[in-house]
Amino acid sequence: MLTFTHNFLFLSLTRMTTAEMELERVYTSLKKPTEDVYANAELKHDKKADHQGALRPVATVNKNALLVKLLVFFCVLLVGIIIFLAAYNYKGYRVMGVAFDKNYKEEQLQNNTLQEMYTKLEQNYAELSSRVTALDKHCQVRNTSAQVCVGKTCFVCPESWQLFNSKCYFLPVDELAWIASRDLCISMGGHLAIIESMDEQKFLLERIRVRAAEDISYWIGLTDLVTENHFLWVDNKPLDPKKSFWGRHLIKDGLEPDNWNNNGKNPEGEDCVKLHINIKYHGWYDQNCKDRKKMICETNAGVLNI
Ligand SMILES: [Ca+2]
Ligand SMILES: [Ca+2]
Repeated sequence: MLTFTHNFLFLSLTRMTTAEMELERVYTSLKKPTEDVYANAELKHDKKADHQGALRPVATVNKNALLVKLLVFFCVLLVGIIIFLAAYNYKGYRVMGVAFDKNYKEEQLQNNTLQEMYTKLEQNYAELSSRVTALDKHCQVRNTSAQVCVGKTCFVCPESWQLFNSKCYFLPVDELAWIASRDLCISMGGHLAIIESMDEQKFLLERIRVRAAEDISYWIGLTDLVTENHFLWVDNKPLDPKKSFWGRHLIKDGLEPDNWNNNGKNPEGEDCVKLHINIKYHGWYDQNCKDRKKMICETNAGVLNI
């Protein structure tokens, strides 16, 4: 029994020594590794990766290189596009700049021209203003037979014409037949007188009265040449009976018009009208158109607003 125990202990001790030696060896190997554990570990890791996908590290490298190349390509392309656009826009801006300069010069030229015109207009306006001021003073103090101002409105007649109620009248020295008298007034810018009111009638009677004390007559613009006893003014307006101023016959004491044929000596009668003053009456009288008489010409007065 003791021997068995002794052998068992010896064997156990031997095993312990062996185990202890094995531990010592492992410890030593760990303390001083004979291989690069990190390299081996990476190698093992790569091998594991190789096991999962073939040649993965090489593909990744190529892919990255391709991406880099593409990135560089796009960068170059982008730079090229930017340079092209810059050059294109520069050219466009340059063309626009030339056109703008041209337009600017033209506008400046026009502006200078307009400025000169404006300056001239200002000078003309100043000159006209001074003239109007002078004319205003003149008109207010010097109304004449040919010019009358009411406020800032002046009625002005041609030289030698006489003003009455915005109309101008002229009595030429010529003695002509009625048609020739009509044409002469027209040639002077007027017409034979058209009498439209008692005031106008009185004014003209006074005008001719100063020429002669009595028995004086002047053609006016009234006639029945077209239709007997249908009297028309020279503006083709028919005579208004309410505005007629016929005279009375001196001998027969009858009313005019009488279309007198002078006992057959004047078979065509009397178709033209005169304004007549005789020793007894005054007014309108029809008369042979071929008789030569003086005339009363009439025209509208010029209106000047000052
Ligand atoms: Ca007649
Ligand atoms: Ca008559």
